[in-house]
Amino acid sequence: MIEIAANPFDYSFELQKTALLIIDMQRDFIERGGFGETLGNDVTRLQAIVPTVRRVLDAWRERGGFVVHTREAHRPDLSNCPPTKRLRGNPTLRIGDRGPMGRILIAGEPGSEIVRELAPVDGELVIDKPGKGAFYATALHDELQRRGVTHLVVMGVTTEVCVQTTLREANDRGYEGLLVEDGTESYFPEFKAATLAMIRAQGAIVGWTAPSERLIAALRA
Ligand code: TIU
Repeated sequence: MIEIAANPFDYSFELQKTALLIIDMQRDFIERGGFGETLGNDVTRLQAIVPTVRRVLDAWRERGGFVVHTREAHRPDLSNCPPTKRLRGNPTLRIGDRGPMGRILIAGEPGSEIVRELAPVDGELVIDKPGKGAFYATALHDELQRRGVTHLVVMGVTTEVCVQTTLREANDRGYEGLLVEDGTESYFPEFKAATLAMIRAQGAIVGWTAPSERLIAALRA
């Protein structure tokens, strides 16, 4: 059993029953010219967490822990992208449009790839998801159940959109979730802070949060 001092109280997990879940660390959100930037955001805020996510990933891999990566990526024919999602707002490029990294948020395009530093390796699961939550319209729950996973350690982007939605979906399905505080980021610092507070409020109503250094120290102890 691995135990770390977390917020709002200690978090314990068995490595064999825990997945490291890395949400949407893909070029479309983190590099210039992708979906994040078409929405008017400064992507450098998200780039800044890549080394931290990598440090946790390295420590997790050293222990032989199971890793799941997600990508927000739709089918090329857009059949799993609701028109409401495509047409909302006033981005410079919409989902499915061609940009400098290929078609925006489409599976198989360069922009949908996970950034090089965090690229999946053999044995790690990669889930393409059409929604914000990683459980919606994917095989994630079945894959976790099949492996006996009960706990999820979560990182990725963006904190209040796909990360928070996934943590809430996980909570409703009975998983114990821990969000790595410096392994997640938002285009809006105030939304990140509010999300961390919401997750751990009311006695971990959604889950726990903890800084990466505590998790890494516990993994290497
Ligand atoms: N726009 C934004 O903050 N996020 C997304 O659209 N998707 C994810 O969070 N992955």
